[in-house]
Amino acid sequence: MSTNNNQDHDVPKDHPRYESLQYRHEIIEGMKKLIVAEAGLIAHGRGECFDYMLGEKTSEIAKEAITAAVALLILSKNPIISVNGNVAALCPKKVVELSKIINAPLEINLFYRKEGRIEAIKKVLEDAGAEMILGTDETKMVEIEELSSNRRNVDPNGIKIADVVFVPLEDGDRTEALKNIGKKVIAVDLNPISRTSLWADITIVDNIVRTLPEMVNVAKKLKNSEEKELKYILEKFDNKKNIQASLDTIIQYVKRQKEDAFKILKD
Ligand code: PTJ
Repeated sequence: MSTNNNQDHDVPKDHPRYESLQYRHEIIEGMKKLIVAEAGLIAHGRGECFDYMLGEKTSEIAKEAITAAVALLILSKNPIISVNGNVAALCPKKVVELSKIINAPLEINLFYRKEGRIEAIKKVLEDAGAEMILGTDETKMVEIEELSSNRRNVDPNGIKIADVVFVPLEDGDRTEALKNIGKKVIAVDLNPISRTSLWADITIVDNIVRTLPEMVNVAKKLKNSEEKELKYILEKFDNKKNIQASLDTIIQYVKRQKEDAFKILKD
């Protein structure tokens, strides 16, 4: 009987969509190892669609949001990085590196609970060099009452006590709940008008696979900056304007693509 298990994912390096296909491969392999939820494949596809409309590159606008996000994380007393299946599969090394540079623990927090997933994600993070991972002992978890999804179960030493929560790509309901209990939220979401994007204090409209390496670079530069310099970065940053500018980037890109497409499409 044929199955989906052993598909050949070899992508020739000169394929025009080589990188994008490689990340698809990571997500699919992650799903086979329980790291990624089945729905994570669909979430990834939705992200790809927005990324296409952003020209598949990190805009200057996103870089401004990244700098503000890093400044906020460094200034915070108890920052935390929430990790889900997609992030663990796509960029384990960079998420661990960022966590170490800014001294923000990693907490596994999942929407789709399934036996073995937490262990699989823990392993991939440990293999990437993580030393302390929160959210792994289900018997010790506490609830955030404002949330009805599985994400309400959080670590008492992590998200529960955090002042700033970094939530790379995820579903919409949590950011609102976290805001309602007084947390500051930094989100990465390729969709600039998702509920997560609109509710976050700082919204990075970019692909997590590009955002995390950029955050690591910025964190290395800002790590020893003076408090007043970091506060100044935050004062200058306007999330609403930043989201508007990301939407404009998409609109302009689609317009240019339309012109190019019509040069190819003959009457
Ligand atoms: O691992 P779990 O169980 O915690 O589940 C994780 C997923 C992502 C499956 C879950 O949170 C989910 O279903 O999310 P949504 O509602 O599909 O939302 C995902 C959002 O992330 C969408 O707005 C996508 O556009 C966006 N997105 C997808 N891939 C990327 C992305 N944003 C940035 N970088 C990406 N690579």
